[in-house]
Amino acid sequence: SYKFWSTQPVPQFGEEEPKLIEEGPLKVQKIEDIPTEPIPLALEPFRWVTMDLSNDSELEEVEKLLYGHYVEDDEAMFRFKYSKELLRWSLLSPGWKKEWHVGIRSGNTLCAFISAIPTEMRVRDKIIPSSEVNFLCIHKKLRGKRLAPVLIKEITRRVNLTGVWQAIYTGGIVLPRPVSTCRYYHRALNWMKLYEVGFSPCPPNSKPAFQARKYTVPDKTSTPGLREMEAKDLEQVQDLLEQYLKRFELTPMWSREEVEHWLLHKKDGPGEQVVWSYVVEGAEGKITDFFSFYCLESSVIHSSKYSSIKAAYLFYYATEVALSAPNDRLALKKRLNELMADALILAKKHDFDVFNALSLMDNSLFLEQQKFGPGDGQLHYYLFNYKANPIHGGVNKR
Ligand code: YNC
Ligand code: MG
Repeated sequence: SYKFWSTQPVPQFGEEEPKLIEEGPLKVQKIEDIPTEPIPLALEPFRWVTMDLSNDSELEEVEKLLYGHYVEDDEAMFRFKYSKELLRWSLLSPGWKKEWHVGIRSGNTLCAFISAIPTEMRVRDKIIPSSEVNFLCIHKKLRGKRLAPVLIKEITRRVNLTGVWQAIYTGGIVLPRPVSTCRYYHRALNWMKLYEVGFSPCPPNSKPAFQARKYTVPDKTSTPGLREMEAKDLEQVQDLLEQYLKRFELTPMWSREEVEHWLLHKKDGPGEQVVWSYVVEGAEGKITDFFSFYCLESSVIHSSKYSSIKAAYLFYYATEVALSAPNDRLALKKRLNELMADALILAKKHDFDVFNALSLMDNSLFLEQQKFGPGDGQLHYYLFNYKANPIHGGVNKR
């Protein structure tokens, strides 16, 4: 029944392998065989455009399209609200290509968008030059016209023209065929506001005041040596993260520039802060731990009191404990709980309403103790043109 997806180089439902399979591409092509002309846009009066997101007014057009038409929850109460700064961070990452920021215009109006950024991913022991596809969005008035497959084919063509044949992407909907599935967990920081906007229900045997108290966090962090990450920490953070991520099956492989881009907040940069990263500095300046989170607001679609929720999304983290005592789960659990308790305090201090995390990496070791609750959203992870055995816990997304 997947009219489009059944034609694509992705594993199909019903083809589940009984045993472990040899991992690798599903379809091998040559750049010479990739069309140099855009996929025909049969729909009048629409035309392809390449968006220049280093140009503020074009970035603003994407912001506006997503503001009105991007991902909502099932009940249409909230919609992701990507700020210009967040889009700049997400889409102008090291190696970004203008051609991979694709729009469809009608007259001067941007009515659809899809993007990719280059990234190296590791699937178990194989390192694959690939692309991360995100921000697929079609104006609400143009839904159901089979425009999404056209956008997907066009971004595929543009990525393929650079000799990249694999992609990673995530979505809330089920498509052929997830390689991993995660759940969102939420930890209230401003419970009363979350309650008032309809995000957090009050359990039947509880009272709002009790709930608000339950989610109160201390004023001060407690981990000795914890401080904001600085440029001088880049090398140590990169090493620590690289070692830590070896324990997982699907991870990005970040260059120094990428570590800097994704983790380091530039104090003199333009616009609002997007990413917050903290390190623990131990004896002799050694970085023993770090964690990070980024800011993604959601519009509250119907509320007179609040127009948006400010959410912190847990991003990458690492701790030396996992490396020095790889089999000591209790030590790891203890350390992660210390770090995440402080992450919540810092997020609260920066005025976040909620702290979100996915069921991936080592998150199961602290979600319950730190009072996260499961959300109703699932996040499915997909690999394009890559056959892989099921993966436990995907990579972080933005
Ligand atoms: C989706 N999210 O199944 P079948 S996530 C992929 N990802 O095809 P139409 C999707 N495919 O089932 P509409 C999809 N949603 O017939 C739908 N589809 O095979 C498939 N929402 O097309 C769907 N953003 O144009 C069906 O659908 C076909 O008008 C139907 O548009 C869909 O960014 C959409 O949730 C999602 O803006 C654009 O509903 C629209 O409904 C919308 O008739 C709100 O399309 C925003 C939203 C999605 C966020 C994301 C990741 C996208 C990944 C795309 C796949 C990339 C593959 C790799 C390419 C590079 C390869 C290399 C190398
Ligand atoms: Mg459509």
